[in-house]
Amino acid sequence: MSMETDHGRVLVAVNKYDPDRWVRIIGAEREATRDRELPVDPSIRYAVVWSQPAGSLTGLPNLKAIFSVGAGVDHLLADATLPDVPIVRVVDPGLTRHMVEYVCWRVLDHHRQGRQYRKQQIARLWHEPPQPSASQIQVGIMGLGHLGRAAARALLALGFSVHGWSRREQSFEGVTCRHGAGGLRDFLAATDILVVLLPHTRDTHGIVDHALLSQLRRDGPLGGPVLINAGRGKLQKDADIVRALDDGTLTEASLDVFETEPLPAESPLWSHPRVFVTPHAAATSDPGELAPAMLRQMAAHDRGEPLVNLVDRTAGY
Ligand code: NDP
Ligand code: OXD
Repeated sequence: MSMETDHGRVLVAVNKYDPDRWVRIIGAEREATRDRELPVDPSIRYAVVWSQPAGSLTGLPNLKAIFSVGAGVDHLLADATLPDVPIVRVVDPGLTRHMVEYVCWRVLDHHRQGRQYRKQQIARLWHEPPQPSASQIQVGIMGLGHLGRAAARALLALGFSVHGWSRREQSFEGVTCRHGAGGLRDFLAATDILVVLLPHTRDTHGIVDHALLSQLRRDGPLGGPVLINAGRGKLQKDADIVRALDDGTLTEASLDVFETEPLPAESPLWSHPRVFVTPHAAATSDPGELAPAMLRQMAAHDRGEPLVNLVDRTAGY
């Protein structure tokens, strides 16, 4: 058991991403614990959370704020008993850089026909297929938020033509922006490579289904549309993606997230020849990179300063 300090304690309810390291790093500056010792615990002022079991943040009468270990907060908001305190999410240059790397890596691999060259190498085949230029490829980013905008900037710098889709009207130099249900059809019709960087909310649940994929541009220079999802698995319908690949609606997909995670061993996505799978690793939350900013925010809040990067609970992100 740890001693209480003036600052109160930090509850670390992290069910992924190396919880002990979070406790160690936060514990070096403030008292941190993984354990609730009492059903009603007035010593806890902040909680650092990833996918906490429902109810684990109740009975904390002095809780001032919840810090999500991720940029997405669907894992937190799924708990109907979540106390009504501010929620701070991750907006961090390191995490953003990781996501930008992932998006550029996958877009470039599809654009530069990585799958075909890997096949050719196995067959010892020396053949150069036609190579469209980046400017001919229309990349459509669903979710023009912190990560979507950073990805758009990097893709523009690589020479791609970039489109964006958001909930509210946005403007972004060099990007053709559309928004809302009214802008979705035109956004999809213009897109060769669809990059999904949306949050999972009531409104976006299952949005990436066969009907949506069938609206993507079909006559682009890649011979058909490509899907890249690094947002959330519950944005997509895994079975619809398999169907879209098999019936020619999609040519290839890079998926970092899945309806069920870890991706079940029996999922056909594992062995599909035109799917590239990563295990929700596009932009991992490293406590060494993220905890110092959380600690700075806690200290600033203790001094009476406002919290930043707050979640809008009504919008769900
Ligand atoms: P932001 O909150 O900054 O941006 C979210 C974007 O999605 C905004 O542009 C928002 O529109 C748009 N959006 C939300 N709801 C809708 C809707 N119903 N229709 C159209 N657009 C909508 O989030 P981030 O960019 O920081 O992160 C995005 C997501 O990436 C996270 O929520 C998380 O799920 C995922 N993620 C995945 C990681 C991984 O490793 N795979 C790592 C980190 C994050 P508007 O601009 O109008 O508000
Ligand atoms: C996040 C994630 O939301 O890693 O940050 O998925």
